[in-house]
Amino acid sequence: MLASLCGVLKEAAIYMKAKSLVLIVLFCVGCGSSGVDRAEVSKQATVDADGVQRIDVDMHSYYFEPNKIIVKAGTPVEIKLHNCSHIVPHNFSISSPDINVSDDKWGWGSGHVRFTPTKAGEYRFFCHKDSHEKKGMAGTLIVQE
Ligand SMILES: [Cu+2]
Repeated sequence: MLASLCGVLKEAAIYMKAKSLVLIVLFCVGCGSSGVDRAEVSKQATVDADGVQRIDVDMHSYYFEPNKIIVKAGTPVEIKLHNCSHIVPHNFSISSPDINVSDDKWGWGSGHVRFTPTKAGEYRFFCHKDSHEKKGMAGTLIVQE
């Protein structure tokens, strides 16, 4: 009797583990969507009373929204970063001689990058985590005169 009860409990434990594993796999498969060929979402930063131009950027798996940011040269920029993924760490980087910033954001909450663009032009921004950039997690910063 006791032996069969243990057997039933073991089977139940195995069943629960398998069910949990299936749920975890389904969750992870469902949480990422490619940013490759994603439609352009353009947004212009607004200049606040303190003279800083600010813009909110959401970080998803695996894309930024907006993926096109427009700012003015010669005015400080603050990009507020919101990680919209529960479990996936993301990053925002611009790596050029004129603008060089990087910020990691793990989990919920906000981070930011600050810089003052001096030259008009187009700058690529991207997430440097794992292969996120290849999955489409990138965008363009347009600096206007
Ligand atoms: Cu990322």
